[in-house]
Amino acid sequence: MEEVIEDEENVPKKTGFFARLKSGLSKTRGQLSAGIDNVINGKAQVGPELLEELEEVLLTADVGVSATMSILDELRAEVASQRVRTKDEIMDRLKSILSETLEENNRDWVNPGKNPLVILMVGINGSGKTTTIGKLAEKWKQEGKKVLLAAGDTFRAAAAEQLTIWAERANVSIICQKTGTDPSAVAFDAVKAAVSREMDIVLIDTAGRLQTNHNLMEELKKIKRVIGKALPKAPHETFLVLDSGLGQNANSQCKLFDDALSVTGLIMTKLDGTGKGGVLFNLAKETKKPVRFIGVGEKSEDLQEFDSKSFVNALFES
Ligand SMILES: Nc1nc2c(ncn2[C@@H]2O[C@H](COP(=O)(O)OP(=O)(O)OP(=O)(O)O)[C@@H](O)[C@H]2O)c(=O)[nH]1
Ligand SMILES: [Mg+2]
Repeated sequence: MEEVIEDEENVPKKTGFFARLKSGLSKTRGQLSAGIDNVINGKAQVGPELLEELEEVLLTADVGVSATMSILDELRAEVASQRVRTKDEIMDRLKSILSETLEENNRDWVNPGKNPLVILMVGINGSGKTTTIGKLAEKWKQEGKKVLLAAGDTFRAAAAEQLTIWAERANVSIICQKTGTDPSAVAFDAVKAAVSREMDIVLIDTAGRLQTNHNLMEELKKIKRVIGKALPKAPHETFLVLDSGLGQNANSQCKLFDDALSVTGLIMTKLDGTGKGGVLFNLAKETKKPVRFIGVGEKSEDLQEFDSKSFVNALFES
């Protein structure tokens, strides 16, 4: 089947959630779903050869070794027991296994009670932390929430400026301090301010850093500890923002950020720019973390709350 790669420019501004998702996933659809379609529509009949071809497609589409093995084990067992007999049935079963792989990590959001929900954003340089905070601020403000941003990237002046532009655009408050200020102090002040101003949500930006940089990871641990001093049990969520285009490297990033900070959820950005969206299945299996949001474009409406069924449907619907 020919894959139509939709052009982001051609998507009308007001297209619905699902159309945006489909458009944003077009590259991954070309990589993963088109590969699966080729196998299903190819010569091999239901049996070991077809399953091997599927295995190869999943591996080349960044689904990763452990997720691929577990998906294939399940399919092989169903073929062996003849619960799955036709190619259509294989396709249906594959889609539901993929969807279940993502659903396994579904978790409710923490309820902070009368306190603001405090979210700490971490990740490597350029993964999309600041942009994602801006998009979330717009989204939650539009939903009527009182949102406060904390410019915790005090490393570069441009970082606070970038976040201030987002705060102005979303019409939400922001706590900024001089470049070079201890980021823990910014986070502390922001959380204290949010409590006294009865905010609903605080989003704390941090400077990008490599997960292997010991000192910078220690700095993040300190930010997290200090937030807990401003408000016990905060931060309620520590989100690791991952550039989907980095594929398998996401696992090692997640492992080290998690060891340092106990990451509570993932945000996968730039899915629109990569064919490596299969990495979400790999991450689901390896990290057991819920994906909370996905970025399928640069506009604020392109940040979507993650829904595993819609994700799999958008990947496979032609
Ligand atoms: N196409 C696309 N671009 C994105 C998405 N999310 C972020 N970006 C772009 O990625 C670039 C980096 O985003 P930032 O938000 O500045 O990244 P950051 O993690 O804050 O970077 P540092 O502060 O340097 O660590 C920007 O050009 C964003 O517009 C997305 O979902 N899709
Ligand atoms: Mg930033």
